[in-house]
Amino acid sequence: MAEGAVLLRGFARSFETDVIADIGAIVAQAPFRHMVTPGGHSMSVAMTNCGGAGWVTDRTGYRYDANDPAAGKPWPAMPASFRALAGLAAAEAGFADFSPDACLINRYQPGARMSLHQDRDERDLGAPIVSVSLGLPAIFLFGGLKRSDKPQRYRLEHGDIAVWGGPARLNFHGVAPLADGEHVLMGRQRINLTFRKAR
Ligand code: MD6
Ligand code: FE
Repeated sequence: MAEGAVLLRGFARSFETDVIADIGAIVAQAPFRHMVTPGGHSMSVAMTNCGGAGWVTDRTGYRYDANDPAAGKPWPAMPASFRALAGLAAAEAGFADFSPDACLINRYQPGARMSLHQDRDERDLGAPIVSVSLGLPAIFLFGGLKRSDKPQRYRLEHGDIAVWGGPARLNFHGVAPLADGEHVLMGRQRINLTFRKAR
């Protein structure tokens, strides 16, 4: 997609059985919820997390938190299938020894979207981000280092993984409103896993 940003088509397909089962177990412990932005808007994407640090937003701002604020206890542990997949994808994209401590799980139902943003809440911007798409296809908007840079559009399908870091680590990006449909394994939704080294 750009220097430092690689799209690995279908890379997660061979992991899908374990990964989908593990998502179910995480969501049973830490259900999807619509978080509120500092500006007071409820996000159309529903979120949960696993791993030692979970990304959260509320009226006070964005942060990583070891605890699920809704439950007052730690986020579920990161499953072995997630760690293996993220590490292999990062290595394939040229980032060796990626060991994420955070996995944000995003659920898009038809109409849900994510506006252009930068991922800049992580302490270590030297580590890449590994982003796994499951379920319904989505149009991923990938811009430049300035919000005003016109984004390119990529259709991300079930099993595709985007890895980015290095010179692309702070590029603006977002997701266009999800079109309705039915996916054979995932039903009427798109799930995105984003792995990061947060701390
Ligand atoms: C999504 N992804 O694909 C939202 N961020 O649902 C992201 O915000 C994202 O895919 C950083 C790197 C890769 C991503
Ligand atoms: Fe992002």
